[in-house]
This record gives sequence, C-alpha cells and structure tokens, in this order.
Amino acid sequence: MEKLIITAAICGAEVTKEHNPNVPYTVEECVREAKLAYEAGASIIHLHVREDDGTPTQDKDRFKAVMDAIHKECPDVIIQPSTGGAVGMSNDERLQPTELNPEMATLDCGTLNFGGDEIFENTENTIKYFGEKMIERGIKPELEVFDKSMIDMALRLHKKGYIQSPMHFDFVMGVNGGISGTLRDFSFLRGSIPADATYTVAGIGRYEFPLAVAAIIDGGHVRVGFEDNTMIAKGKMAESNGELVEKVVRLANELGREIANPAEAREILGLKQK
Ligand code: KMH
Ligand code: ZN
Repeated sequence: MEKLIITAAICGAEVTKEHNPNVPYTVEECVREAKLAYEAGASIIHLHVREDDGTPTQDKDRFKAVMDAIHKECPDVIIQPSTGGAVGMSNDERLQPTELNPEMATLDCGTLNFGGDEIFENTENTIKYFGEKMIERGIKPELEVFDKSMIDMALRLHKKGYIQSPMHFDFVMGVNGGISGTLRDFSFLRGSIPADATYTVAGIGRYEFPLAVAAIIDGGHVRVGFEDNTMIAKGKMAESNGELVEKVVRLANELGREIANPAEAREILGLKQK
C-alpha cells in the first residue's frame, strides 16, 4: 500500500483561542504549530492565516510572511494555502495566496450551509474561475468536497477542462450542512471518485480519528489539525497540532501503514520535487 500522507490543518479561519488557546494567530505561532506537526510526521501544511488578533485574512503579504517563516524551519514541507478563506470573502480576495505560486491550494467544489446563518458560497462559475487560475499558475488543487454532489461537480468540470487529472480530493466530513462523518458516507464518497484519483479525509470534531483509521486501512490519506478538531480525546484538549499528528502516526504504526515524507508525498501526488 502507498505510504500515508498526513496533512495538518493548523489554523483554520473559524476556530479561535477560546476553543483552544494553542490555535495559532501570529506568524511565530503558525511556525510553532507547523513545525510540531512536521516533526511529528505531517508532510503537508494546509494553511489559513490570521491577523495577530485572530481575524481571518487572505492577504497575500501575510501568507508570504507565514509561508517563508515555515519554510525556514521546515524547508521541504508542502504548504497548501486555502482559497476557501472565511465565509463572506470575495473570490479575488480568496485567490490572493495563489499569486505566490504554491505547489498546491484548496479548491472548494460547492456551496453549503456552514452553521447558523452562514453560507459558504462556491457557485459553478466560481469553481471554474478558481480552476482556471490554478491551471494558469501551475498549482495542484486539493478538491474540497463537503458532500457527494461536490464530487459530481468536480468530475463534470474535469471533463470540461477546468480541473486536471489525476485529481486529489479532500473529503471534509461532519460539517453542519455537509455530509455526515459516518463510515457509510465515507464509503459512498470513496466509491465515487475515479480510480486514478487520490484522497485525504478530514473528519470534523469527534469524527477525526475514526475516519483517519478508515482512510489508513483503505489506502487513503489523512488530514487532522485545529481547523477540524481541537481535542486529542473526549474531554481533553490537544496541546498542539503535533499531538494530533502523533496520534495518527501511532494509529498508522499499529495498522502497519508507513508514513510518507514530503518527497514521497510529492511523488504520490504528482508534484515536482523540490
Ligand atoms: N473556512 C471555510 C469557510 C478551504 O480551506 O478551502 C472554508 C475552508 C475550506 O476552510
Ligand atoms: Zn481550510
């Protein structure tokens, strides 16, 4: 079986220090969390950035500052900026980090309710626009799907040339408004992607580790991190993103799956070696 790629979603846009005081906002805090995750076995850092007070931003200069600082400490790690940003941001605001030509970035494949009155909007034309920009800038998209219909959208836009093969999906499971985090729904998504596609699974909250185990067994890949879950076990806050990654490494070791380093992750995902 292919080695396991672990992605650490260290920061997110919605989670705050009130949820867990170790959620990073400043450049230094982002570097601390990325480094702990990388040292524990993460080869990809899925990155959102914040102002020092925690306000989410897609500012290109802020992304550059954080990405440069992370690469100084973790030279070979794959940094995957978010183009989802935070609910309510405009398309061009969200696309700013792609101007830095990262190796990867997220591409969200549909609109969904995002808790309370929030709607995370990604119209078909938005997805096409983001897909075109990523092809133009040589960026491999991680296709964020929060429901089965979003896989269908990605496949349709792939046929029309807005997304290239081989596709790499992220099944985000357990968002209020998206697909649930049950094993039944995991199998549904997993069975709906092309044979040459790869996938990672991001279980939200209590779904994080059960779905990690499912992906480890199935030959998929795993995303963990404060963006998705701030607890290391029921009732126990995680001390760092590194601690969440360590738990995935332990589970993978028990189940006999080796962990990919960044060079091996690049090979699996078809990215250029650094
Ligand atoms: N913050 C969410 C509204 C992504 O990174 O592409 C969107 C999100 C997805 O986190
Ligand atoms: Zn994200």
